[in-house]
Amino acid sequence: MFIKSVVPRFVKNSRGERTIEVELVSYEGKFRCSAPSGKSTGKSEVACYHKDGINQSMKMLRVFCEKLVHENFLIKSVDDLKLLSALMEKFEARHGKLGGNVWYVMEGVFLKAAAADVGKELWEFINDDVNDGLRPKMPMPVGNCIGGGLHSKKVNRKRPDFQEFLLIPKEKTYSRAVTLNMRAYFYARKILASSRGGRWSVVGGRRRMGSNDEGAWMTDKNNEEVLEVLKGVAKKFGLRIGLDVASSSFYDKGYYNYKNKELIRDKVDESDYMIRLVKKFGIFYLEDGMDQEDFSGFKSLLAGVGGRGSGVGIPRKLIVGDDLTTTNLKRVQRAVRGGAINAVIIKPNQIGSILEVKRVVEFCKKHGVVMIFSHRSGETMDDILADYCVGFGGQFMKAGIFGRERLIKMKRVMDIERTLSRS
Ligand code: 2PG
Ligand code: MG
Repeated sequence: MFIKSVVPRFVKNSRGERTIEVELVSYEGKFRCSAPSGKSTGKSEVACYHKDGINQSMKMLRVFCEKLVHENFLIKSVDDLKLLSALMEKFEARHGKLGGNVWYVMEGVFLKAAAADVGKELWEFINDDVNDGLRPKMPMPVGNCIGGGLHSKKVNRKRPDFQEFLLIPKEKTYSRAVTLNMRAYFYARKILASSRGGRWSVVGGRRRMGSNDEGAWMTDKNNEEVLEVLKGVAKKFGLRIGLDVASSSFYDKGYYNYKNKELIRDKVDESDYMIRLVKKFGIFYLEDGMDQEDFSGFKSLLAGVGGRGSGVGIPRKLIVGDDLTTTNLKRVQRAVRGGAINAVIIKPNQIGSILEVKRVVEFCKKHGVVMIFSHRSGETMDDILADYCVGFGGQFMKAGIFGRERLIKMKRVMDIERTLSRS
């Protein structure tokens, strides 16, 4: 892969924040990769940028990229990324950390160019099954339908404490699953609109219900009222439901501080409450139900919902780690071996290295841990997440339901599915 040029620049993400994009030109064409950013971030995530901020990362990246021009890299597999990471590590040893988002864009753009160099799609380049002649399985979408927590504004000075109320189809094809989620999402708006609780605004003379950072509807309903709505919607469309509680965002010194002060819960109450919710509403997927450092709390959740640990196939209930595990192999191993989770969120920029992601994936595959490749709340128009998900064999892709930055990723999976069904 001969590099003609490689240029970083600032672009805006879906929240209007600055992020970094890199454009690489090789003999095979022009490739771009841009980094997403989280808002409800885990404490153990790597920093997105240099300690002096994004401007410093950009300054350093410009210097680094100049050194790559006219270089030739032999990247025939994901593992060969070590050629790039060795250079980046050497550079960091002299100048300080570039940041997880810089690693994300550099590795992403190198992988896109390397795949093109050998005439493959990126997911194909990554996927070992394809190389062994097997057809990869498409993921199922996990879609954020109604939102609360840090991603949402208040409506009538209220919002649910839980961050994401999710819809999860179980269909033969990804494209049908996406269509169902979309129909259910607009049906949910209708239901919210017909009861008290939606956030309305007038745009161009028309009343519109407000949606949050990830396109989920905003409401002043409380957690359980929203679950009631979600359950009804899911039933109508034959979907499963899920929650990203993002509980670290309302946890402080041993207590879960619900907005309704009467509901402040300690650790034991909180896990009992989560288990009750799972049973009452038939929740299939529960992400970050306990604080990010509470491995034993997660363990009681998994035991309490009767979910089996890792193994073959998709368990009946998923207890999912995100802020708990931060795509960090050591934390994932600790959580899985300790019986705390049977499913894990994979967000490449949480750990800032695709080689690390690959190690996490290998561990998950070996131990039958369900993988959910996930977007961030601040997203870009890059669709690389879809290639990572299909390429690494994720069973689910969590990329919202609506909004152009989300749809582009779903469309990419649909395109892959279509290509595979023709072959
Ligand atoms: C999450 C994510 C994405 P953020 O908590 O799962 O939905 O949020 O990107 O803000 O960390
Ligand atoms: Mg989460």
